[in-house]
Amino acid sequence: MWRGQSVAVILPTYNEKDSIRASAMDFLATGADEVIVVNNNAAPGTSEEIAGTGAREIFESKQGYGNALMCGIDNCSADLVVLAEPDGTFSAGDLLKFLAYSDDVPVVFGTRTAREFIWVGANMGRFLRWGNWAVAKMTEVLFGTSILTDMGCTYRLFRRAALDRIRPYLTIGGSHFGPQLLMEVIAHRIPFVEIPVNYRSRVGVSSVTGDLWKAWWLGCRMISLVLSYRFFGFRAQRTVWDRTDKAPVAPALPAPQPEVLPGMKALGLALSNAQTEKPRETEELVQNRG
Ligand SMILES: Nc1nc2c(ncn2[C@@H]2O[C@H](COP(=O)(O)OP(=O)(O)OP(=O)(O)O)[C@@H](O)[C@H]2O)c(=O)[nH]1
Ligand SMILES: [Mg+2]
Repeated sequence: MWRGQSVAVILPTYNEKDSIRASAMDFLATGADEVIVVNNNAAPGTSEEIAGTGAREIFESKQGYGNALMCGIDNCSADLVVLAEPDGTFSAGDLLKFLAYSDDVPVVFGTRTAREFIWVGANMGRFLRWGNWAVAKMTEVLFGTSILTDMGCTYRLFRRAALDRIRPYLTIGGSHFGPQLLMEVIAHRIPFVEIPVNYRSRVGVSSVTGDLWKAWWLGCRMISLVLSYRFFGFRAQRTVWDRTDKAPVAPALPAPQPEVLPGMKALGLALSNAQTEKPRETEELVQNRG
């Protein structure tokens, strides 16, 4: 739970047999109420790895990252929905950062292009890093959005209202479902922020951006998607997000507790006495002068 709101993490899985178990358990241990694993004709043995973790496994036979995620979204009723990958590249610890920002905006995107967050061995060489950055910047300029630095990060958080708003427009079953999610958020003018996330090396074999040509092709499709949203008038067909609609309102934080540590209490008393006491030195000085 995050401030009274239920949290679900959706993990699509295709070729992550060796990392799915740790990933599901990490997210559950970090504050997710529910982890939904969408088995997308995954490698044999994946279900056995998921069993006993506490995650819920569901099945989507239509192949593709987008189909898997749409199935997960349609089978999830949480207030805060987090999308991630269970291939060991993302860290469950970053979930807390997403949750913290969800108090302020309905959508939080991750970015993998902050240099300090890219781990040794991560698949984020110059081509992928600057390619993702360039397409993100192009999008930022074309649509006048807040800062965007990564087009392809699949670690994201959506408040329920934002997800319900864009879900009818999500149609892409393959890998560029991720950029379509981003474009629909922009087309609906839903406020968002992008935050850096840790990006580590993958466990197992990559089936998309590990191959340079596949990554290049994905990049070209991303660019054509962005241009089609900009120039084919999709934006005009979308209902603009009402910025006064800030629901759900998070409950107020508990009042700060003054008696945390006895030492701190003593220090607090000494400070408040010092403020109320007359400054003795000053009195003495006045008397001496008088
Ligand atoms: N390739 C592929 N991925 C799928 C499919 N269905 C779901 N996925 C998920 O899509 C995500 C992306 O696939 P990856 O192979 O990790 O590709 P990538 O993230 O671009 O590349 P890495 O840098 O190696 O992680 C993974 O979480 C997969 O489980 C599918 O049919 N094909
Ligand atoms: Mg991956």
